[in-house]
Amino acid sequence: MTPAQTQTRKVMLSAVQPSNHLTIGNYLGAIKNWVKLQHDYECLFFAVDLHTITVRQDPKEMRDQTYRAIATYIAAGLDPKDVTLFVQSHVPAHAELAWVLNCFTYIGELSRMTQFKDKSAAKGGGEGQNISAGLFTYPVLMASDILLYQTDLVPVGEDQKQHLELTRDVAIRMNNIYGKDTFKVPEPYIAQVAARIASLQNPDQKMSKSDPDPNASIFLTDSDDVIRKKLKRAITDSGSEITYDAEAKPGVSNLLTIQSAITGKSMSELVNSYAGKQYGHLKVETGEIVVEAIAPIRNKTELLLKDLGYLNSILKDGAEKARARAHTTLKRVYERVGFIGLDQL
Ligand code: ATP
Ligand code: LTN
Repeated sequence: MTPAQTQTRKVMLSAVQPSNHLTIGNYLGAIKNWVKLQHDYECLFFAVDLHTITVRQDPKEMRDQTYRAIATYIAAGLDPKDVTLFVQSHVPAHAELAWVLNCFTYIGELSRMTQFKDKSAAKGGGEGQNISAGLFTYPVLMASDILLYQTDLVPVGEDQKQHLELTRDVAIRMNNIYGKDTFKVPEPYIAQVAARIASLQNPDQKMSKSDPDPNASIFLTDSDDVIRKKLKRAITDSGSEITYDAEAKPGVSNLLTIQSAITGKSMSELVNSYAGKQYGHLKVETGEIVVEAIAPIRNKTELLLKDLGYLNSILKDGAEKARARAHTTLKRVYERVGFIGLDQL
């Protein structure tokens, strides 16, 4: 890539929380698209450790998961020579811009966020349940992550669409006050097939890496046998016919979705290939397809994690590049809202 080409590329950015081992939901819904599109964009991918502490974390675990997330990005196929990989807390501008955006985001907007409603309900909901203010303002920090880099495209799963809409609303609001070139208004990129991989134990819910039931998710760290076992135990639906119907047959449809997302086969092709077969066949074959997709990523991640020196050098380099870019936007915003620049004194 020549410098001229680099300059003309649009910006793509996305992130995952290092809250636990990543799942095939994270991989198929998000990371696989990052890999597919990486060379068409100027890319920034990171681990959002600041977001992760909105729910209590074990510090050592979180440090390990942060390294693991970055190693997984590379193992899944991101090219660290071309894309910028970093850790959110290494770029202080994320938290700094988030404060400014907090002052332009309304409590009413944040109260409508379904992720906040779901996560606070999971903690018991209501006042007095020790739900942090950070969990409430989480989408503002996400808007900061995105707007700092004048991002064009944000590839995420379906569950993040609402946060992207809020990001756009806040960007437009501030652009109307401070000038259209304050922020680029970003577009979401939602996976066509794997926008929402469901929990294996409760297919009406999305698969989530912090689900307390380990059988509900396939982690990218799971061994081949564990993957096979979890898929054999996956909840399927009443009846016996293998058809795609997300409403009536969410369990079976989820397994078909996983297969389609991995193999690229269309849903009708898959459904036809299962004519006259039993749910058991679908589970066993899905197990094999997932093992084949995940095992190389898992093995490469483990190898990368043995070389912390290499990962550290990528993270240092990434933080430096990200800081320089983020500084330009933060400085512009500070000037426009009326802060006195230290460099002007
Ligand atoms: P947590 O349980 O800690 O909230 P999570 O598994 O929901 O974590 P995130 O870190 O919130 O994962 O999400 C990272 C990326 O993965 C986002 O782009 C999100 O939309 C996507 N993603 C998460 N779960 C799924 C899923 N079940 N299906 C498709 N995409 C998903
Ligand atoms: N909220 C996202 C993670 C996230 C993100 C971002 C995704 C934080 N900042 C910026 C895309 C762009 C989630 O998946 N829970």
